Amino acid sequence: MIIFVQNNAFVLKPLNDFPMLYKKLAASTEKALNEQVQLEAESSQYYLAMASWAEVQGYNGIAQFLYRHSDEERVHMLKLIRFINDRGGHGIVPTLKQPAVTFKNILEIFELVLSHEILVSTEINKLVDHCLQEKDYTTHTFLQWYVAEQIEEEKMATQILDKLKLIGEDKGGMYIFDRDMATLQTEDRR
Ligand code: OFO
Repeated sequence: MIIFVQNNAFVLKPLNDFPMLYKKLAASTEKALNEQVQLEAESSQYYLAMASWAEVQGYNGIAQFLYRHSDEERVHMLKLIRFINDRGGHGIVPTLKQPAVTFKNILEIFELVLSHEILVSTEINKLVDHCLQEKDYTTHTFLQWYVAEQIEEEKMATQILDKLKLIGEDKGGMYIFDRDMATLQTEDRR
């Protein structure tokens, strides 16, 4: 709210009646952040599709891990929407593509997870670069959480893949891997 004087009386007006005072995001930054909203939402859908497939195949531990991961991606999306709105922009809830329905095997799932997270890291880095060019240090600071998160996500996907390669065709190994994945923490280890 802003208070100002009009015809000798105090008038209360909402902040967004004064876009020149209220809007703190450049249009190009708002657009770029909304594109990231879409990517995080798609990540959530992607992991949800993987979780559902893994569950149907009987990999309940891996499914639990992927369901959690899907929820976390939704939180990443929400954080962005709230930030855009807090800075006077409008966080847009995007239309989503249908993700893949079936997967070859568990190894393929985590190869896809790693390449998807590398893609997300690339997009976050582009956003950071954009903020530096715009001298938008507030958004730059906000994005540091995502930069650190991507280091963790790539590391986790790489470690899981290393384990899967070690297990190979060993069914007993896969049984233990599936059981352990049920409790593997995916986030907020910092
Ligand atoms: Fe949002 O961290 Fe994965 O994609």
